[in-house]
Amino acid sequence: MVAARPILYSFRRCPYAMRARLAIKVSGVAVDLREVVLRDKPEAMLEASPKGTVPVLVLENQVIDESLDVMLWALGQGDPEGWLAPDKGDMLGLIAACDGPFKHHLDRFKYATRYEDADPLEHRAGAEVLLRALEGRLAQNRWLFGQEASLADYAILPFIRQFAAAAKGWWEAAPYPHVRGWLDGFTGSDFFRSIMKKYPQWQAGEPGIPFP
Ligand SMILES: N[C@@H](CCC(=O)N[C@@H](CS)C(=O)NCC(=O)O)C(=O)O
Repeated sequence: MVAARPILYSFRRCPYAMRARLAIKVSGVAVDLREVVLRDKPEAMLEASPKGTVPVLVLENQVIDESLDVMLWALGQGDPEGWLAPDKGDMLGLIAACDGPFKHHLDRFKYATRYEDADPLEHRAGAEVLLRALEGRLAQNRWLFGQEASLADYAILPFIRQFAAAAKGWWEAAPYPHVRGWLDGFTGSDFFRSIMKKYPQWQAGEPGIPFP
C-alpha cells in the first residue's frame, strides 16, 4: 500500500508556517497542504492538535505541531542543501533568540495598541538586540552560519520580514545593511515566491493541495 502523504495545516502569512513550508520544500518531501483561516480553524486540525496553532503536520502515526520540529522532521527526510550542516546547538540557540525575546518585542512593536502600556519604540529597541547579532554575522559571511544557507537562516528570515514590514521607513535607514541585503535576497527569490502561493481555504472533505 502506498503511504498517504502527510497533511500540512498551514496559513500563508504566518511566519511559523512559512518556515515549515521552506524546509518541506527544500527537503523534497511531498505533503497535502490545507490552507487554514485562523478565525475558522478546521475541526480535523483541532482534533489532531488541540492547541490550535499552525503549522501542524499530520503523519501516519505522529502529529508535529511546532514549526521548528516540522523543519527538523522534513530535513531529517532529506537535506540536499545542507541546512543541518552547521553546529545544531549554535543554530538552535540563535533561533531561540528569535522565537523568544525578538518575537516578544516584535509583537509589542507591531501591535502596540493590543498590549497595555507597550511603548513601540522601547520594543523596537528590544528587537534590535537580535538585529545587531545578525548584522555581525552577516557582515562576516553571506549567511548566518557561513557561505551556505542553513536551518537558522530560514527559521529566522520570516520573522525579520515581518519586523521590516512593520518598521518600514525606519528599516530602510537602520544600521543593518547586511541584514537588509540578506532579507531582500530572500524576499526577491523564486524560493520564497514558491512557498507564498495563494490557496483557497481548505474545506472538510476536500483533498489538500499537493505541496510543493
Ligand atoms: N510555537 C508555535 C507557534 C505557532 C503560532 O503561534 N502560529 C500562529 C499563527 S502565525 C497561530 O496559529 N496562532 C493561533 C491563532 O491566531 O489562533 C510554532 O512554532 O509552531
